[in-house]
Amino acid sequence: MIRAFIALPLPAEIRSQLAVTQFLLPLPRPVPPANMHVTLAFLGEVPEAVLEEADTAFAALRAAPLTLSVSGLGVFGGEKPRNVHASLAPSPALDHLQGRIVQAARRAGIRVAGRRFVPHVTLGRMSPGQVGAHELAKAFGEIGAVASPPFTVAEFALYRSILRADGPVYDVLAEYPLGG
Ligand code: 2AM
Repeated sequence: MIRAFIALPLPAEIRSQLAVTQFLLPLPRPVPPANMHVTLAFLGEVPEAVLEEADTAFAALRAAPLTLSVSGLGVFGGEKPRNVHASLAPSPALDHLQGRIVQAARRAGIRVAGRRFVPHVTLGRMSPGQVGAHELAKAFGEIGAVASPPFTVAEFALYRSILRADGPVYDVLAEYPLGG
C-alpha cells in the first residue's frame, strides 16, 4: 500500500513568500516550505496496482497550464483551529481539473472523499485548540492582506507521503505536464 495524494507544486518564489508569512503566525507545526503544495485529491492508502492504473489515467488528462494566485489567509477547524493556510483566488480552470482528477482516481478504483474542494496551501497544522481562534484572527489582522502576483503552474504530480514522527516526508512518484 502506498499513501498517496495528487497536488500542484508551487514556484519557489511563492513558497518563499509564504515562508515569510509563516514567521508572522503562531504555528506549532509549520509546513517546511519545500513541502508546500496545493492538494487536489487525497488518495489515502492505495494498493500499488491500483495506483499504477490511476497513474495511466492521470497521464492521459489534457489541460492547459493554470494561472493562479494567493489571495488571503484562512483557518480550518473554526473555534478549534487545526490548519492555517493561504487561500488561492477562485479559478474555474483549477476546479475543473480537480474534478477530472477525482473522477480519474475513482474510475481506477480509489475511494476519494466527496469533500468540497477548497484550494489552499497549508502553512501549519496544530492540535485542535492548541492555538486560539482569537489569537489567529489577531495575527491575521496584524499581517494584513496576503496576496501573490499571478503565477503559472505547468504540471500536477502524484506524491507519496511517508508519515514520520517529525512530520510527513513527500516524494514525487510521477509528474503530469499541463499544456505540453
Ligand atoms: P491539508 O494540507 O489541508 O492538510 C497530504 O497529506 C495532503 O493531503 C495534505 O496537504 C492534506 O491537506 C491532504 N489531505 C486531505 N485529506 C487528508 C487526510 N484525510 N489525511 C491526510 N492528508 C489529507
